[in-house]
Formats: sequence, C-alpha cells, structure tokens
Amino acid sequence: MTRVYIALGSNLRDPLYQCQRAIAALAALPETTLINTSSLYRTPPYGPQDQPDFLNAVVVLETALSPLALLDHTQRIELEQGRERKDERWGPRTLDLDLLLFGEQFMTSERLILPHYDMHNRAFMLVPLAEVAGDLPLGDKGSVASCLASLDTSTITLW
Ligand code: 5RW
Ligand code: CA
Ligand code: CA
Repeated sequence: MTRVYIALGSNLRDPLYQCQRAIAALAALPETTLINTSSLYRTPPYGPQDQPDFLNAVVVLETALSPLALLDHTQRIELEQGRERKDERWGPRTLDLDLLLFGEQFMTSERLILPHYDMHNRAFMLVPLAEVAGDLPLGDKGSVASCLASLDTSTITLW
C-alpha cells in the first residue's frame, strides 16, 4: 500500500457539495482506504482572477492501485462531477483532483508528473497539505513547511 496525497479544488456549482461528493468517491475506490482529509479552505483564484474563490483541500489515501490506475479514477470522478472538456486551462471548474505525491515515487510521463511539478509554489495546495502531512520532505524543494514559509498565506481562510 502506498500513501497518496491528492489536492482537491472546486469553484463552480456548490463547491462544498462537489468536495464532499469527491471525497466519498475517493473513499469508495477499489484497493484504497481514506486515511485523512484536511480542513476545507477558501482561497482566491491564482491565474485568471475573474472567477469565484476556490474551495481547496487535501485528501490522504492508502492505495494498492498504480499511479496511472489512480489517475484514471480521479479523471473519471472529475467527469462524473461535470468537468467539461471546454473548461479553459486555468478557468473555473466543478472539480479538479491533482495527484501531489504518490509515496516516494517520481514519474514523468505525458499524463502524469510526480511529485506535482508546481505544488511548492501554490499556497492553496501547501496549506491543506501541511495540515495532514506535517513537515513532509518535497525532494529538492525542502519541506512543506519551509516552502510555505516563503509563500503568502494571508488570503487563505477556512471555508
Ligand atoms: C494557474 C495555479 C496559475 C497556479 C493555476 C497558478 C486553482 C487556482 C487554478 C485552485 C486556487 C491553475 N487552480 N486557484 N487556480 N485554487 N485558489 O485550485 F499560478 S488554475
Ligand atoms: Ca489543478
Ligand atoms: Ca488538474
């Protein structure tokens, strides 16, 4: 079993509902146990600002699935919750599930980069991650806590 950290984001169609439904869907995956869920945070949009605030959280799983099998499931859950192909790259979405860390695994493929390539720059990922992962190392980026120390977290509040 491998410990996996998944970032969850939503800023359309009742983010709290989308988040609760996504957590239930992740908990129901085969060969997978839900270990923990962070608090739910309200975060201002990065990228295009003319969209609603996001709900962001991190979910911790233990799974016997492979990284790509888990990715298949998270992409299916996004689609089941109304994620649309036309969604602009950094625009609003009903549900975004991003694999942050998959055990100690490193991977660079067309579909998946592990660890997540930019989480060390994203307070909306690191604030909930710090809550459930403590001072986890992020390879050559330092620890979650040290990355967070150089980011602005002042606009992040509880949902
Ligand atoms: C674009 C992330 C530029 C960081 C993106 C950037 C978000 C979000 C996106 C999310 C918040 C990707 N996803 N903003 N912006 N939460 N708060 O989940 F610098 S789009
Ligand atoms: Ca994302
Ligand atoms: Ca994504």
